[in-house]
Order: sequence, then C-alpha cells, then structure tokens
Amino acid sequence: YLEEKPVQLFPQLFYQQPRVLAPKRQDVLTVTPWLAPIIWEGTFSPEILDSVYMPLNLTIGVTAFAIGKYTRFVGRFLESAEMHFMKGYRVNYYIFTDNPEMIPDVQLQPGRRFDVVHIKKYSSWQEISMRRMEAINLHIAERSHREVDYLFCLDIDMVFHNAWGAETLSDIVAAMHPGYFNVPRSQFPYERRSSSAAYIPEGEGDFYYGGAVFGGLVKKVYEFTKTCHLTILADKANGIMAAWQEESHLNRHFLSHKPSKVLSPEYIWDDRKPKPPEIFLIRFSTVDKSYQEVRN
Ligand code: U5P
Repeated sequence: YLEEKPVQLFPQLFYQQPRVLAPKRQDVLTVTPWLAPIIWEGTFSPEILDSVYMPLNLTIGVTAFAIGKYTRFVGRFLESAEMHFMKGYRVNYYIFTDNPEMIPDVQLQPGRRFDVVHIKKYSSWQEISMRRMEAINLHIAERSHREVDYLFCLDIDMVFHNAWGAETLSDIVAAMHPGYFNVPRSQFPYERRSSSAAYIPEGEGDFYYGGAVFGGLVKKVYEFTKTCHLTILADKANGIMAAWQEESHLNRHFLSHKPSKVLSPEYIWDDRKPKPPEIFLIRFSTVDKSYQEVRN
C-alpha cells in the first residue's frame, strides 16, 4: 500500500462563515432586482475575492483623459491609484492627452505601467467629455483588447482614498452617482426630451449612474462605448445634445442593458458633499475644482 497523501489543491483560508440569517448590511440595498450585486463596504471579503481572482493572472486597464488644463490632475490621480487601485494586480494606465509633455513621470509599482495616448483636443468641454466614448472604443479595438482583461474608464479630476479591489470586477459595471442614490427617480436628471436618443420617460429608470466611472470586461466595454458613441452621434445629427452629455447616454444604455455589477457611491464620491452614515468609507472621489478655471 502506498500511503494516501491528501493533495492540497487550494491554500487554506480561514474566515468567518457567511451567515444566511444575519446579512452584513441591512441599511442599504445590496442586490438589484435583476440580481446584480451592489458593492458596499462590509459586504465582501477582499481575501476571498483575491483568492479567486489572483490566480487568474489578470491585467486591469484604466483609461483617463487629461485634455487641456486637466493635465494638472494626472499626478495625484496616478499617485493615489498606486496606493489604492487593484493592489497586487497588473495594471495598465492609458492616459489620453493632447499634450504629452505635460504628463508627469510617476513612479509605478512593479507590474504596473502607463501609456500616453496622444489625441486631439476638441474645442468645447462638452465635446471633449463626449468624445471619450469614441476614443476609448477605438483604443480598445486597436490596442487595449490585447493588453487587458478588464478596463475601467475614470474621470481624471479624482483621487483614490481607500482600497478599490477585485470586488469591482464583473462583465459590465456602473456606479451610482453620489448626488442621487437617495432620491425618487422623478428627480433623476435623465434626458427628458423624446427627440434625444438618451431619452428616458417619466416613471422609468433604476438608478442614476455617474459618467465618471464605468468598466468591465474589455469586450463588454467595447460594445458599451460603441453604442454610446453611436447614440451621441445620432443626437449630433439631429442638432441635439443630451442634458448631461455622455452621462445621459450611459444612463439610457444601462436602462435597457442592465449592468452586471453596481458600485455604491463609495466608488464615485464628491468631496463637497458631507459623508452620510451609510457610506462607511470613500474610495474614489472628485477633487474640488473651479470649473471656470479648468474648462476650456
Ligand atoms: N476632460 C478633460 N479636459 C476638459 C474637460 C474634460 O480632460 O477640458 C476630461 C477629464 O478626464 C475629466 C472628464 O475628468 O473629462 C470629465 O470632465 P468634467 O465633467 O469633470 O469637467
């Protein structure tokens, strides 16, 4: 007889048993009616998630735009991302800019790199903001589809304050806008003119999602940015611009193509707002800036 040795397939991980009758959060909705998780602090274990995702050897991409005066935000964005964003994973940052000389040389952790993508500057801030859908879509097709597994598309005038990890990974991910997570949908600033491709009638809508954060599997982000770019172009052809530009189109899209995961406002906060008790910690937040100063 050969003595049978137990084969250890997975390293042992000790953690508290999930308790069916004692949910971790009762003060917030943690799953949508279409059964997509809503990600709140206290509902997940980073250790278990890492034990699932680390072995997959993933590369996570980030796109962020720094056009015109927005190059001033790149340093803080990258430095804070190095401290908090997808720690321990391979990360590629793609910084889109009209002015590569103004991009600072930030020291990155091993396994992380950044690429500067040179693009042209559109004349108005609305056009700069909306054209991101097109630029991201083209970049995925030409390049990043080969380089990353997941891709997050983020505003650059923002800073990471706490961990953003594997709990955010899913097919297609949207984030709840910090200004509207606690208001009736009649007050969502959706596009209300039926002549726009971003139109959402009264009485419809799930959440108001922010345009500053979305992501997912690179293939899904490709499809998503394609549709948004096309609906933006359709509006342009009709001489109409949606109330909140690409954010309105994003909201329209996610109404009929539900996100597979929804990030709580922990992931897209606004420093000018006081922190309500449901928000245990802020992970990613807008830098207080003077719009007049930086736009155009
Ligand atoms: N943006 C620029 N330059 C501009 C306007 C916008 O790079 O002149 C990009 C930035 O990435 C910014 C995002 O975070 O679009 C959203 O713009 P805003 O709505 O915060 O101004």
